[in-house]
Amino acid sequence: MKEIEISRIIIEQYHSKLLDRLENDVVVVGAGPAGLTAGYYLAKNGVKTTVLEKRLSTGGGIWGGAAGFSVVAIEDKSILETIGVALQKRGDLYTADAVEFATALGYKARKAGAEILNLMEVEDIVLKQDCVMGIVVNNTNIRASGLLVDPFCIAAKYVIDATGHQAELVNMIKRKKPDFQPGELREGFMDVEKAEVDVVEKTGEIYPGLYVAGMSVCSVFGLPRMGPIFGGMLKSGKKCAELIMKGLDLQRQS
Ligand code: 48F
Repeated sequence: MKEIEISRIIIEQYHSKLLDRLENDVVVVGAGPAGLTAGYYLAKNGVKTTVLEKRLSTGGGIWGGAAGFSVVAIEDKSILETIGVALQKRGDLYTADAVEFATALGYKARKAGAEILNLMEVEDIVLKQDCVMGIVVNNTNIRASGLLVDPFCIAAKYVIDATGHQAELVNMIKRKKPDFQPGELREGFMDVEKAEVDVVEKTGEIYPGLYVAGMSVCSVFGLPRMGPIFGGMLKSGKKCAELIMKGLDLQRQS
């Protein structure tokens, strides 16, 4: 029966993909601009990378531009040029169509070799010997329903918290380890110039095995927010990938 053949190939293919991704070099949590950029650069450089996204679609906050006006601004065009997004020069800035940007970034990360698992919500961290070793995942719909259904786990040498304003993974550690600094997680008042520089500067490892990229960085370090300008997000994702690749090289040498 054709219907069963279709079901069989989908179930087989998805589960073989999932089995292959139980162990990873890097798991990126959150497929917004920072997470997808990290995923793109890691995968492009041969790093086994899985991106987990709780929503149906990738792109995070890119889609809505400002207040739903689907245009975004950017100061440095290099990363968007690399992924082939059309840009318009507007004074000191460039603009891009938010829908083109969101779709192109997801496509490029996927084509570079990142596995992207959507509808997967990370609900906890695997933390052993004081090091983050993986994440605890459940289906988004199960989480939303409030049903008590146990999750499954995925291992990674490095995990990136690219969950945006909520810095969800950092918060997970804080809830169970109240002594863990930083203090309260919240971003500061809007200040584009400062935020765009500081978010890249502060991107890095926040706990052994756990990196922060994008707006998570602002929440963790109390940096200003920056609204619909995206250069800092992309550069933060790229920097995070570069730092992790150095870490992986060191692991291979030792
Ligand atoms: O929010 P999001 O776009 O974060 P980002 O990459 O970029 C921030 C900008 O979009 C914008 C801004 C910058 O100018 O202020 O807000 O730092 O993407 C975060 C993604 O993570 C997903 C969420 O659905 C979104 O797509 N996410 C959040 N929590 C989880 C998650 C979770 N627990 N498990 C899986 N995905």
